[in-house]
Amino acid sequence: MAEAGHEDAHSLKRVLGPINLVTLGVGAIIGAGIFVLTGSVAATFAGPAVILSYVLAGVACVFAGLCYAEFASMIPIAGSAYTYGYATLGEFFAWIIGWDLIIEYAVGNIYVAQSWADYLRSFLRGAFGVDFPAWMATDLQTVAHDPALRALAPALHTPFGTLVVGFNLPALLVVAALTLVLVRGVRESARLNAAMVIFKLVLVLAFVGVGAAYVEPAHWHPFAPHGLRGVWTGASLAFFSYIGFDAVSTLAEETRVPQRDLPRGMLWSLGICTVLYVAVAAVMTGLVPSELLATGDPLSRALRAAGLDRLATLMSLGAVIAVTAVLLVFQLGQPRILYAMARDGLLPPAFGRVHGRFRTPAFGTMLTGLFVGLAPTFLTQDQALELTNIGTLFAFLLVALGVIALRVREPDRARPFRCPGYPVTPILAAVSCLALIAGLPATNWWRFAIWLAVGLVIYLRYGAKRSKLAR
Ligand code: ALA
Repeated sequence: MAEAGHEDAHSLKRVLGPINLVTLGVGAIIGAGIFVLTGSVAATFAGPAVILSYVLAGVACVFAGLCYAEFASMIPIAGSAYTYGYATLGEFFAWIIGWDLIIEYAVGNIYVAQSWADYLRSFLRGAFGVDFPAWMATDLQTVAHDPALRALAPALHTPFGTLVVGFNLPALLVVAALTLVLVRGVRESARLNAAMVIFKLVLVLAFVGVGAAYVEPAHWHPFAPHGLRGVWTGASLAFFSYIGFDAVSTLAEETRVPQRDLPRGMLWSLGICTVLYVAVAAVMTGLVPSELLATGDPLSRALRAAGLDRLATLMSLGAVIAVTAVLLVFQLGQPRILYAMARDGLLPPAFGRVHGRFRTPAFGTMLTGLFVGLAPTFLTQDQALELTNIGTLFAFLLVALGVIALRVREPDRARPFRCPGYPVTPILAAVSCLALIAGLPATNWWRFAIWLAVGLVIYLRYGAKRSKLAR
């Protein structure tokens, strides 16, 4: 396995401190989940008890976060859970985790990029009365299945039949722009992110602070219209909103004191976001009857219901900015996981090369950009969301089991951060991941199984033969 890089021309630059990490963590966490998903979870599944869904998902993430933190302090290497799997469960499991993390980072960003596009369109419509043609601002399946959109979209006549054209231009453009920023360097991107995070926090606090004065407690009744099942499914979906605290661990090799600061960065950002989410969910459902929240801009909708139109418009613009920060951190994390996998010989060397001038993993960064930008041609937003949750929960499950495995196998190894409450905490982490997986609609499971199967084939044909271990 690759050693934690000493500083030379081929290693990543160690420039990040604890504040950078908390900002990057919050930047990764608060995004499409709280701005978009909260509304549909409240409207469709949980009602005002979406507050409980967020508490449950947050608690599960804290358990998982404590496990992540133990590993991140012991093995401060760029690949996140992939690296922990490599160090504890061996190459094969590491490959599965790494392959699975592509779902969390890149597929997760497919949902986020499309949410970004929706908010941009809503802002452009609201502020300037302009819009993209719908067939070039949504995914291909939606265009193909909606007769009205299909009639407007161009068609390609090929010898194999007529192909309808549909793609998401705003999503493609934002991902392309961020890819350029990220190829240039991580310090610049950390600064850009910090500015966006401050803006985002102000926005969320404004929503809670101003909105709280207009809350009608009557809207909180009935509290859980679909009972425990609704709260549970709600938690399984709301889980997406917390994804990102673990992305901090991919920056291990760009952090000055990773053993100390990675656990801090992860747990602080997770704690801050849990409190904010519960507050947002409570205020949102207190402003408006939950069933009215099934829209692309639930926070703005709730503010409008209270007569706060100007704040509502500002909220839409803010969402665009907030979601950009999430896109940035995931586009940043994915190539660093690929980088770690390539160094171990599990992926082609191009992913492990560092750009001569910018010292960033440029190839992986660009490929990730291409994948996420073009994804709406093969996945819908909901498919991306459900797949991301299953894939990420599976990775968290393996991390929790990995903590137990390593404590049993190497009890005396130095652990700068020890997961408190062992063995109960990792067991609770594993159980809560399984419970959240069980709460997800089962329809997406086969997609996840196919993804894992494709990964297995690639491993057997490439990694198993060419990895450093194999050689
Ligand atoms: N937690 C991130 C978001 O909600 C993925 O956008």
